[in-house]
Amino acid sequence: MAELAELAATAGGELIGEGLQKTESLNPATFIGKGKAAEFADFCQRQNVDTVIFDDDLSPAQSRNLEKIFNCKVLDRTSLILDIFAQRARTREGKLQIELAQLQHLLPRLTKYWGHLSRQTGGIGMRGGEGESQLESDRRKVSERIDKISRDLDTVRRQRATQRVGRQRNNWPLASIVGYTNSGKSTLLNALTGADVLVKDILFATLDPTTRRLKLPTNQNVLLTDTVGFIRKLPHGLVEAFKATLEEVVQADLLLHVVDVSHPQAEEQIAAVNAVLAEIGAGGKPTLMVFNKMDLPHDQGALNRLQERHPHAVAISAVTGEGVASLLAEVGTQLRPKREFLELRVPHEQSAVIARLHQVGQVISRNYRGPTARFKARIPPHYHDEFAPYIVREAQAAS
Ligand SMILES: Nc1nc2c(ncn2[C@@H]2O[C@H](COP(=O)(O)OP(=O)(O)OP(=O)(O)O)[C@@H](O)[C@H]2O)c(=O)[nH]1
Ligand SMILES: [Mg+2]
Repeated sequence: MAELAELAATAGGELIGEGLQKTESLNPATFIGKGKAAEFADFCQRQNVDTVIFDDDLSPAQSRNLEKIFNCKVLDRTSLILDIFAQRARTREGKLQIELAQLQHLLPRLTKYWGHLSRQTGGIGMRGGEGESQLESDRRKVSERIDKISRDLDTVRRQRATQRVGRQRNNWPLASIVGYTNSGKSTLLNALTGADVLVKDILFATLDPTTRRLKLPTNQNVLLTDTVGFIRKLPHGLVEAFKATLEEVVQADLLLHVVDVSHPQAEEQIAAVNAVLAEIGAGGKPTLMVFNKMDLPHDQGALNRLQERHPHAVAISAVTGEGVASLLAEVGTQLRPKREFLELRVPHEQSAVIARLHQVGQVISRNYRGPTARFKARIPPHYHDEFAPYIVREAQAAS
């Protein structure tokens, strides 16, 4: 509930009150029980509340029914997070991704309260993009808008893929900073590379990925990417929408998983991050745990437990610089097994294998003529087994 309050404040809301219900079974029509709903409705009436936010996701019917009972706008966790993302998006791709996710999530939930409130007060849940006016018009227009966004996104993503190929010509290994929102990922990128990414004590300060070159003390070059933070119950639609942005994470040779050890729920946050990583297909990647904010007061017992569970973790403070030298040394060690340079032949009908190769590897050349498709690609060694049946030649490791 504390996190939900923080999310609401980040979205510009003011917390008036909160309530809980313990229940054996959810009410399919109203999510919470009828009696509890009436009790909350009474509170809302007296306190002049204009928005009620649930920490769980509501079905479209549930939010409509609850709006009738409360006589005000009802949001669920997903709509709230989408709203924050809509405020934060800076790049064209980020904005389009959010608008698409919002249209898809909010469309079946729209009621008079939304239209009314968003026009009058620009309330939470309906900001950003042309979606706001479009959403109020008919469904046909909305689905046209969805089509258009999807096409625009395609174009933007093709451009980004081209930029990525340009970067990869260097053949530098890729490391990606991941972690719960507000754990200090951007602070770490700035500290390591002199980048100038916005750092703020709010949730989801960063949405769009930033990549910088990191030169290790061994002179080895690494491309380091900072990207959007994760959160528990990250809306599935949002994960879908951000898959392209998160390709940097999927392609990385190494993940730096940043944990805020001063947070009382650090362990749960690690689990939430791992769940999202699995969802985007980056589970099981070589991962270096980075215990951050060591300069802040923390529960020593909890930290000991974390260290037992993650014995190779590096403890640092991205702000004071404590532990950063050990972190760089560890990154160097972990990236030593470099990408293998392989020649592969894949039957044309194995399109999933071909797609996967482009996803996890750096494809240097491709030739689709002839009985099998042929590729030269650099692949992180941990994918070797997956592509073993198609490898025709192993060249020496790239540097
Ligand atoms: N005391 C202390 N504060 C830190 C440390 N690292 C980050 N912070 C603070 O934590 C807050 C969040 O830092 P960010 O770098 O923006 O965190 P992030 O993980 O990029 O967050 P999002 O982009 O919102 O997901 C800021 O107020 C930072 O100054 C640290 O090692 N020690
Ligand atoms: Mg950030």
